[in-house]
Order: sequence, then C-alpha cells, then structure tokens
Amino acid sequence: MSVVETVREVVRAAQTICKRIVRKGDRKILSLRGQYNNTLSPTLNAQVIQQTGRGDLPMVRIETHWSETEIYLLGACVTHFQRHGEPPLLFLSEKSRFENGSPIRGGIPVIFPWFGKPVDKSGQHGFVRARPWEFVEAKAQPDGIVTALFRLPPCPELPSIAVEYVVAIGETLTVELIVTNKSSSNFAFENCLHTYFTVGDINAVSVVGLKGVDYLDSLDGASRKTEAGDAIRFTGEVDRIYINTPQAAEIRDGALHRGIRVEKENSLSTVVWNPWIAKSRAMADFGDEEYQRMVCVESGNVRDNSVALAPGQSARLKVKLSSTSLK
Ligand code: TA6
Repeated sequence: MSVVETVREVVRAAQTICKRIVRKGDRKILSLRGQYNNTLSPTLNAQVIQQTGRGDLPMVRIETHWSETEIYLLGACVTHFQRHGEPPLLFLSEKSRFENGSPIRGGIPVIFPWFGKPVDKSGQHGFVRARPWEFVEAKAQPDGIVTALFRLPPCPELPSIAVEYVVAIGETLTVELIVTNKSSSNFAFENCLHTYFTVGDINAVSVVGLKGVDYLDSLDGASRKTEAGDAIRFTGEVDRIYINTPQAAEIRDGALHRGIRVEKENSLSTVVWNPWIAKSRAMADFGDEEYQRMVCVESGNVRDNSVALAPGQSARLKVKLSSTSLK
C-alpha cells in the first residue's frame, strides 16, 4: 500500500470522530473521541470547553492527549499552553487585566494592524488585541491535533479586511493570523504575534538564532545595530526589533532546562523584549518581579518589513512553538 493510500486509509478510519456536546452550568463541552479502526484511539480524545474565564470573559479551553490550552475571545489571546508533565510554555501576568477594551498581559497578544505607537495612530500595538473575537469552530484532525478558528468581527477601521486566526494544538502549539484584503486597493499594515514565554530565571536564559542580524534598538532611538553575539543574554531591559530575518529562534532556559523553538512562516521580523526592573514597576498590569520569569520573542512583519497586501490577496503569519528538554 503506498504512502498516499495509507494516509487515505488512516483518514478514512479516523473519520469516525464522535462529537458529543454537554452543557454543565456555563460550560459547553464538546468531546471529540476518535475511533481508529473501530477501537477508541487515545490520541484522538480531546475536549473543547467553552466557559467563562477571568473577568467573566468567554474563554475556550482545549484538552488534547498531550496538552492543555486556554484561549480568550478577547483579542483571540492564547493565554495558556502546557504539555502534560512540563511547566507552562506561555507566561501570563498575575496582574493582567481581563476586560474588553484592554489587552491581556501575557500569552500571545495579536498585534495588528500596526506595531508600536506610530505618530498618526491612537494606541499602542493596534486594536485587535483589545477587541472581542468570535469563536467559529473547533475540529479534530485524524492525528489528534485540534484546530480552533477565531474571526475578528467586522469593524469600521477595517471595512474590507477579513481577519482570521487559527490555533492548532497537539504536542506543539501553532498559531496563524490570516489577513485578506477584500478591498479594491492595496492595504498596508504591520503584524506581530507578541509571545510571552515562561522561563525559570531570566538570568539563566539566552536567545539564539539572531547572530549577524540587523536590529532597531528601541531603547536607543531605534538606532540600527547588528547582533554580534552568538546568543542574547539579559542583564537589563532589552527591546529590539530584528529585521529581515525569516529564520527560527530558540530560547535556552538554564533554570528549567528547557529549549523553546520559535519557528515561523511569512515573518521577516523578530522582536526580543524583557522590561527588566524599572519598566516592570511602571506597568500597572505587570508584577514588579515578574520580569525574572518571562521573555518575549515575537514573530511578525514590522518597520522595514511591513506588508503591502494587494486586493484579493491574503497574508498568512504562522508561528509554531515547540519545546525540548535540555537535561
Ligand atoms: O514588543 C516590545 C514592545 O514593543 C515594548 O516596547 C513594550 O512596550 C512591549 O511591546 C509591551 O507593549 P504594551 O503596549 O503591551 O505595554
């Protein structure tokens, strides 16, 4: 039997994914139980639970054979991803707000349609991270990965622009921001998946994969510099926009003995940020000591790498997060 036939066979066999919806109080539980060759396949067990989360905001919790994830409709923000037996991959501030109109401090804020605070824009990092999105559907794939689709409701600022977000969950976490220009003219924008990672101790963390790459130093008037070191280490505030860099980056955590790989598609910018002491104290929705347990390694297209999307075209920004033990 050829590979294609085998895959077809697996898909056919795994098509028998039973869906069962149960309501428990404010929770709506969609159980996806898959049968493989008529026997229950543990890897095909998943639950998608729509429930009320912090701040009484709607949230979707997804439990797969390998991991658990939480996604708030506010900003379609993935606030939690944890493989069984591992510390959480994403950092979420204990002081984060959970209210429509304010971004969540942690997880993966979706930055669009601009990055930072351009003079002609109101507000930092666009507006979609502070808006409620729609949860459209969740599906289980034959290999047990669960995908969830979110959609930004039509908004006056983006009349003919469709924005969707796909979250795929299994042993790894993959997120994809899809922007489609349904207007008759070019649409220019920046995008960024502003990921906050949990680390054991920032003093024992290094970020590799950016050697020789040019960056704009946001702490030095956006002056242009080149990364000379094999690894970025943290001994103070770091806020850098690496440009023209499509390659993956890796976080090496000497305290948790964990490597986190940040792979990306259709992204030429990587932003590295740690607020350190003073900036942490200045942020009301961030704990004074929390800078020691997080680092942002963000993937997008900003500044020199901003996107000009032609009519009818779509731009797909995709990031895959995986972790390995460094023990
Ligand atoms: O991505 C790094 C950065 O642009 C920093 O300059 C810092 O401001 C951070 O984002 C957080 O921005 P926020 O608007 O979420 O406070």
